[in-house]
Amino acid sequence: MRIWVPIPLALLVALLASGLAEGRELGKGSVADPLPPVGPRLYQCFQFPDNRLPVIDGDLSDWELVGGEYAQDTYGLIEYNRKIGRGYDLNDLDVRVRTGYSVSTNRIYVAVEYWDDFHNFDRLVTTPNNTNPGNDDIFELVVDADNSGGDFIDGLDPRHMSTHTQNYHIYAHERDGEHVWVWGPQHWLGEAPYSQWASHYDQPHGTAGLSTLEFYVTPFNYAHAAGLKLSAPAQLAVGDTIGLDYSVLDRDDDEPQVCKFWALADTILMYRNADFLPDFVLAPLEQKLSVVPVVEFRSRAPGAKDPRAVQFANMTTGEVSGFRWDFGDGEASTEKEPLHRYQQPGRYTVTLEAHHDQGSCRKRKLDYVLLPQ
Ligand SMILES: [Ca+2]
Ligand SMILES: [Ca+2]
Ligand SMILES: [Ca+2]
Ligand SMILES: [Ca+2]
Repeated sequence: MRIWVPIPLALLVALLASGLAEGRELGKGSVADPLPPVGPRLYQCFQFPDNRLPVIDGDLSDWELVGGEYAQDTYGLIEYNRKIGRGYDLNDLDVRVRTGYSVSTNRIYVAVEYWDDFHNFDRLVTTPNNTNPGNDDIFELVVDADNSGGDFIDGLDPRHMSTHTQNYHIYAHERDGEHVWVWGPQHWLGEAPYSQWASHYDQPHGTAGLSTLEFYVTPFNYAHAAGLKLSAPAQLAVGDTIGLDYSVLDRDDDEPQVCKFWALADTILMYRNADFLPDFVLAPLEQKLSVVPVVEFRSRAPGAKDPRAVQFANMTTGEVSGFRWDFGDGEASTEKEPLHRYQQPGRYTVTLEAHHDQGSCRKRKLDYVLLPQ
């Protein structure tokens, strides 16, 4: 959902200066000259209301309510492995990352959009017995929810790794149902209900393009290898400041050994010591969301008589001035609850857009309608 409200000029200038203008198309522009300054390493984490929690499906339309103040882009990252620093090449890698949380679910949510010139699926190793994180493009997340700080690798001693601060190596592209490698013995942290993952990129290994990654994790103040019973989940609360960093490990075809390591923190030591993590403030609920509709829909399976006619039910709540359906086959409707007849079998992504006083908001469901031959 985009909400168009007048933005004070000073704030607009600040947003543009921090490189967070929402309209920038990833991977298309030339590098800003001069570069936007790196601000203080203090960020905001968006609070999702209970009725607007994102669905973890790799589609980021449910993040449109998360504004630019909760996003960082390429210009917020610094490269350490190759000593590229802030020598950006937007045709090599261009990213936008948004973070959110929920008090009710006690989870931290992350949405990543990547432009990469070489999406690397070349995973070498994924078994728990082999701790090599592989050759994929990786999104690394480190969370210290109670801001305790401190070394969490401790000489690679498994009794201490990721206990008080967790480090997740998340594969940018899902393969064979595997999404993450937790740095430590707590493999259960990479499984439901503690985390969930989805990525979306429909091109093969080695291609250039825009991909998405969407996930949540449950942070722990103490995470034991044996599981929840011996562990202490963090309690996320409004106004708290948590330690959090992410890094984007870009591996391209000609660079099998030393990947480019782009991190939000101002030192690479954040991967092992929580003292060096940037701070994220858990933001209060945005009041403006209370007047914005919550878009939701379902469909009924077609009957035998008319097997390609799909009846849609509209469960949107709130003040709405109009709807627009996109059925994914090039057809659209402005009816509230349309009956749509598809011409061909296939999978169709359906989007419902609701117009309201301050703009519009959407719900999109990937491959929602499945019509067999
Ligand atoms: Ca989603
Ligand atoms: Ca690249
Ligand atoms: Ca901690
Ligand atoms: Ca890459």
